[in-house]
Amino acid sequence: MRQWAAGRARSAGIGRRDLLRLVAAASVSVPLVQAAAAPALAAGSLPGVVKPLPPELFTVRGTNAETNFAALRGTGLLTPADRFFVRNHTSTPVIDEASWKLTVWGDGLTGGPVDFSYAALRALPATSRTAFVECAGNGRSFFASQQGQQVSGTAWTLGAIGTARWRGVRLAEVLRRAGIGPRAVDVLPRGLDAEVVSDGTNLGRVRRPLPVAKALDDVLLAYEMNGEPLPPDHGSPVRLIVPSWIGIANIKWVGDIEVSAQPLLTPWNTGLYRLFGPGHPDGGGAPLTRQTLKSAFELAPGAVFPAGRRQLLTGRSWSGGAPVRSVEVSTDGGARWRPARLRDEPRSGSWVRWSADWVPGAPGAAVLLARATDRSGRSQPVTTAHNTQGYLFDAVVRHPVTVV
Ligand SMILES: Nc1nc2c(c(=O)[nH]1)N[C@H]1C(S)=C(S)[C@@H](COP(=O)(O)O)O[C@H]1N2
Ligand SMILES: [Mo]
Repeated sequence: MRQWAAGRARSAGIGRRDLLRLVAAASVSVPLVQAAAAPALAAGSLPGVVKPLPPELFTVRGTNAETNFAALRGTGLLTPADRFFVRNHTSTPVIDEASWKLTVWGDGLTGGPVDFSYAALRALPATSRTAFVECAGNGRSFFASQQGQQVSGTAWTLGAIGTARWRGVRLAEVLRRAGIGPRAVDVLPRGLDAEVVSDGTNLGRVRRPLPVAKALDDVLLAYEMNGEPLPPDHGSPVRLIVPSWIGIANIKWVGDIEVSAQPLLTPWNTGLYRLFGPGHPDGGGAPLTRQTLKSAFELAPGAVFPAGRRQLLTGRSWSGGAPVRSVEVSTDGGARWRPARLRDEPRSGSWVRWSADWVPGAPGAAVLLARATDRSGRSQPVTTAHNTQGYLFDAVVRHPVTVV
């Protein structure tokens, strides 16, 4: 924003006045967006989402579908596509890969625009990697339910995350072939889904600048998910995978990439996806990059257990900062903690499955907690500092259950 004020950054596809208005609006807390009162919809589907959304697998929230964590119990490290959460600003476009192309353009290239067909991308050297995609607002509803604080946005619990094996071509490879030059500073991938209109302002197509340092590091242009072509809802034919970074960096249905010699500003790195509010810099913090640290039980809220019978509690923990080092579980509301058994080799950009035994005691209400520590030494805190848009909730979540 300082560079912009000094005329050294450029707003990409939106007027300066609209951007300033978005930033000002972000500083104010407004109530959570509850799932819109649904017009009579066929159960288990959503008009803007192609795949079925059976209620045992998903909770629909506005234009989005949250994975029910209980539905991950018994699945492997990778989240099957049929239960991977969907976050759409508008709706899923269905794109024919034969007529699709990717255009790389901008003043950060040494020459003119370069097009890549789907077949041309497929012919480049392929790379695979396991990575989670997690919405920056995952866990947002706990600002209200655990901390009594107002935040705006979709009221996710913990299921706005999934982990998949992605296969594609390195973005660095494509940028190199397109002729990225030494003046390039920002790379701006843009989706082919509809323009986003918010409070009467047309924000344009979904797009968020990525600094060249990350773009040239471990970012993929992915065309496969778990060994299959990308499904429509997850970005077919090609999406970005930006390991460890917040979900919005992982642009789906990418159609073009601008390579810029100036820093770029769009709604998604100015009014959105920055931390606003008391305790954060005036006018908002730096654009968010890495995800934070979280843990979830593979259990429905309010699950019922018989007293005195041994249970195997299972869950997952993850961090965008470093591989998970350890996980502790409490079955008495946080009075006592014991280590959970890790079921996966912790890796950066992925999650670990864990388990712990529990023999429920006297009938009544109980609260289960799980707390992860990553290899950078960070542990999940008791509370998360408030921000108006409810991003990066990392506090330990209280999971209510009933013993009968
Ligand atoms: N083109 C486009 N890309 C997008 C989005 C979108 O609405 N349009 N949503 C983003 C957000 S906010 C998230 S959290 C992830 C969700 O990816 P998924 O729907 O495959 O789970 O996609 C990101 N990429
Ligand atoms: Mo997101």
